[in-house]
Amino acid sequence: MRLQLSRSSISLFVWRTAMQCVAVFLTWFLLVRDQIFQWRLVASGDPTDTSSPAMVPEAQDGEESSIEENENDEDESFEVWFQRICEAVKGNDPDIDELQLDCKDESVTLDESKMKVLADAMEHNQYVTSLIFQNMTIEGGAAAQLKRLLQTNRSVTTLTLDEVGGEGCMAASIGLALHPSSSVRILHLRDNVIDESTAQACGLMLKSNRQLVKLGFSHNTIDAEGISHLSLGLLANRGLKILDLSGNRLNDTSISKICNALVHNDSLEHLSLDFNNFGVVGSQAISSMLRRNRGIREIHLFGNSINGEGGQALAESLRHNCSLKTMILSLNNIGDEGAKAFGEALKVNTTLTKLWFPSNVIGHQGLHAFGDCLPLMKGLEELHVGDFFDLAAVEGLLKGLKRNTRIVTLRMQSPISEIGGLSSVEEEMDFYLRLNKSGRSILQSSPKMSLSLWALALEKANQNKHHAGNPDALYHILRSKPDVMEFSIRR
Ligand SMILES: *[C@@H]1O[C@H](CO)[C@@H](O)[C@H](O)[C@H]1NC(C)=O
Ligand SMILES: *[C@@H]1O[C@H](CO)[C@@H](O)[C@H](O)[C@H]1NC(C)=O
Ligand SMILES: *[C@@H]1O[C@H](CO)[C@@H](O)[C@H](O)[C@H]1NC(C)=O
Ligand SMILES: *[C@@H]1O[C@H](CO)[C@@H](O)[C@H](O)[C@H]1NC(C)=O
Ligand SMILES: *[C@@H]1O[C@H](CO)[C@@H](O)[C@H](O)[C@H]1NC(C)=O
Ligand SMILES: *[C@@H]1O[C@H](CO)[C@@H](O)[C@H](O)[C@H]1NC(C)=O
Ligand SMILES: CC(=O)N[C@H]1CO[C@H](CO)[C@@H](O)[C@@H]1O
Repeated sequence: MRLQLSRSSISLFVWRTAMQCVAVFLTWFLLVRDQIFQWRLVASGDPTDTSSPAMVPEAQDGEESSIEENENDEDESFEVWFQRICEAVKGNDPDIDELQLDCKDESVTLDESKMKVLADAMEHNQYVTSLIFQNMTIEGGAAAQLKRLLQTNRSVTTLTLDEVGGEGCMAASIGLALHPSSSVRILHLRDNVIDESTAQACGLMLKSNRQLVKLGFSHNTIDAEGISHLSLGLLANRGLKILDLSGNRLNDTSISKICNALVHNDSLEHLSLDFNNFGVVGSQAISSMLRRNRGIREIHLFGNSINGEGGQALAESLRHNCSLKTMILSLNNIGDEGAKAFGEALKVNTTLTKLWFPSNVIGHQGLHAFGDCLPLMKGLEELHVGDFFDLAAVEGLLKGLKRNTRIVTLRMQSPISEIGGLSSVEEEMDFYLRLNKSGRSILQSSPKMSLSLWALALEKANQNKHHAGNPDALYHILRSKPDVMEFSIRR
């Protein structure tokens, strides 16, 4: 008879090990969740879920209603539909607070005459707070009308220009630059080609407009000159709290320019640099900016090329005075070195409460090093480590968690499907937890403890048996303080 180890049995073994470590963790979690530690496991079954968390929830004031009735009216041309929309706007209907002009499937050009009709209609409206132009071309002439629209006092607080080309963006920027007391607080410019003159207009707007609270500037094409104009604007800006620069292919040079501009500005609170293209130099620039900046509370660096050295630089910024509370580092490459550096930095820094580093090529060494620092971390409340299938890594983290008193949320991505048997790690933890529940601390107290307290402790130790019925906690307490028995008997 031949004994053959096939590929499938090997992978089955790996799978089982993975399942067991997940099961250990889960069982342990169920055991302790309501007891000594206050932490919560958020295990997601979908390891491909690598999305960046929303930076800040969009301000929602109650119900929304919008005009989006073009979709099914096959017969109606854009012209007719647009006319109808403008009539409704002119009618000042209080139920319409959002106007969305999304030309999904046709390449529509909004020319001067159309934009004029809309701008005139808006003169009579006081209820539309959000104006959205998507996927169309805004011509030069129309841009002038858009500028006019923005320069009149009105209720529009959110302006969105996605995929509209440069002219529209320039018009919006100039409009907001020339009318600094405009009602617009949130500006989204996404998926546009920002040439030098448009970037210059954006910079001018950032410089002179103090009402703008959020600038969403993602997925644009912008060159080095444009970055310089934007940076100059940011340098002089006052008031912007949220800046989203994700997906702009910003490299080390561009990131450094932007960070230099942000060093002294204390109003900015949220910065997103997700999905750009910077590495060590960019990370160092961010680190040096964070060290000196006093306002930024949340930074997103999802999906860049931050390696161990970059991770160390970022961790180093936490050792200094820094206002940062949240750092999202998912989908980079900080590795074991980076994880260790963050662990060490968080032993001294207490301001950072949320750290995410899933998908960063961190092995069990890195997680162990991080785990070793956990008992001394006094600030971190939420940790996202991502996938792991390595029992040694789990043990490292668990060991640290055993003496950490702060973490309330631990996020992992693991395929969870069954609960396996207990491991020795889990058995050991279970034992210490039952001992603690039985008042293990009195073992260290003076021998002159009141008899009623001992009686209570012994009773609890007897109740907190091993699940197999073995009174191991009671046994441990009696063995540690044999004189308790004598003392009780003598009385
Ligand atoms: C914009 O319109 C073009 C066609 O004009 C289309 O291919 C593209 O998918 C649209 N984009 C969005 C986001 O709807
Ligand atoms: C229009 O804006 C000016 C400042 O630009 C302001 O003084 C005035 O009160 C505003 N009027 C209305 C009706 O909002
Ligand atoms: C960085 O990006 C800018 C703007 O796209 C570009 O001009 C510059 O050549 C890039 N630098 C490097 C080193 O790739
Ligand atoms: C931003 O930086 C400029 C130049 O250093 C400075 O004058 C301005 O006061 C800063 N703004 C804020 C809000 O700190
Ligand atoms: C840290 O902040 C405090 C108070 O804001 C300040 O006095 C101190 O100089 C800062 N230290 C450093 C190294 O920046
Ligand atoms: C158990 O209690 C002791 C003190 O009695 C404490 O030092 C230890 O951290 C506790 N263990 C756990 C897992 O909470
Ligand atoms: C807020 C906070 O805890 N900041 C600390 C970060 O780390 C440095 C270096 O040890 C401390 O000096 C700060 O107090």
